[in-house]
Parts: sequence; structure tokens; C-alpha cells
Amino acid sequence: MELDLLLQATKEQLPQHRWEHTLRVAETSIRLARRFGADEQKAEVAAILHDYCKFWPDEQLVRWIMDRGLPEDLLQFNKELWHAPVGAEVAEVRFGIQDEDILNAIRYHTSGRPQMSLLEKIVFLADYIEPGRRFPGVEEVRKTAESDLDRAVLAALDKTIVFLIERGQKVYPLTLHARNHMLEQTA
Ligand code: DGI
Ligand code: FE
Ligand code: FE
Ligand code: FE
Repeated sequence: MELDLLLQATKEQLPQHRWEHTLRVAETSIRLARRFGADEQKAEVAAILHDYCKFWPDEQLVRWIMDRGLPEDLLQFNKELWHAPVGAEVAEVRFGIQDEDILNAIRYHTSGRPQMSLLEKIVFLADYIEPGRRFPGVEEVRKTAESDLDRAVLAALDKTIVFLIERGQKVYPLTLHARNHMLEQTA
């Protein structure tokens, strides 16, 4: 798969600000991959595609969830979750990506999941700490990410769950399972 083609195709799907976010997630993912010994090229491909579907209409996301047999419980939770699993399907169908680790890094970049691979953790975390992100606590997670990937992922999961609860929103069970699992891993 030509990287140029992926970049061009993704750029066309996204408004400028989200495209710039994507480029920063790619840079951050490559950096984390180098630091923690993951495949930098896989990290870059997953990062480029991670938000490919972010601006698709709800109906289109729902159609892909149904047609591709994705977990229908997603429809009971925040719509923000949908673009990630659909993005993995699109990466496979539209770009012929077969590498399960790349597909899973896209698929779980929003929810997380228990037993994330190194690549999954990297894309999940890069999305959270890329230099354009500015919210309370992000600096602390960036610091942690310099030395301890698992603790940084746990902190990101914790903060996301607290953020959702503070806003009176549901938490997708997979996110809770991901957090509980990381807690055991880092104990
Ligand atoms: O697509 P991005 O904005 O770059 O980031 P993302 O795909 O990680 O989406 C994050 C948003 O999703 C964040 O504002 C919280 C929201 N969200 C809603 N419900 C859930 C959720 N995030 C998680 N992890 N779990 C949820 O149940
Ligand atoms: Fe996303
Ligand atoms: Fe995220
Ligand atoms: Fe993102």
C-alpha cells in the first residue's frame, strides 16, 4: 500500500483541523513505536487511518456496523465510538489492509480493550497525547508516556472514564474492561 495514496485518500475525508490531528497522531505514533520497540511503519499506517470515518454521517456508520456484523451494542452507546470499528472495516475493504494488528489498532483506538497489543496501545495513547491536545492532565500523561507505556494508557483510560461520568454519559463496557485490565498489568 502506497503511503502517499493513504495520506491523500484520508485527507479528502477530513476537515483541515482533523487532518492536522491525524498527522500529529502519526508523528506521535512513530515516536512511541521507536521508543517502545513497535513496528514504526505499522504504527504510521494505523495512525493515518484511525479517524478516517470520524466525519461520516451517523446513518452511514450504522449501515457499516450492521452490514459488517460489528457489535450492535455499540449503537446503545456514545456515537463517538462508532468511527473506530468502522474505520478498521474500511481499512480492510477500501485499502486492502490485512494486518490484524493494524486493523485492531484502528478498531480499538477509541474504546480500548483488555489485552491491547503494543501497537494498539501506541495508537490509543498517541491519539490522546498528540501535541495538539490540550486538556487538564494531558501533560502528566505525556510525561508518563516517556517511560511507562502501560501507566500512560491506564491514566488515559482513567481520565476518559472520569470525563464521561462527569458529563453524565455512559461508559462503553469495553473501556471499563480495558481499564481494569491495565490496572492489573501495572499493579
Ligand atoms: O476521534 P478522536 O476525537 O481523535 O478521539 P477518540 O476516537 O479517542 O474519541 C474520544 C472521544 O470519545 C472522547 O471525547 C470520549 C468519547 N467517548 C464516548 N464514549 C466513550 C468514549 N471514549 C471511550 N474510551 N469510551 C466510551 O465509552
Ligand atoms: Fe478517533
Ligand atoms: Fe482516543
Ligand atoms: Fe483521533
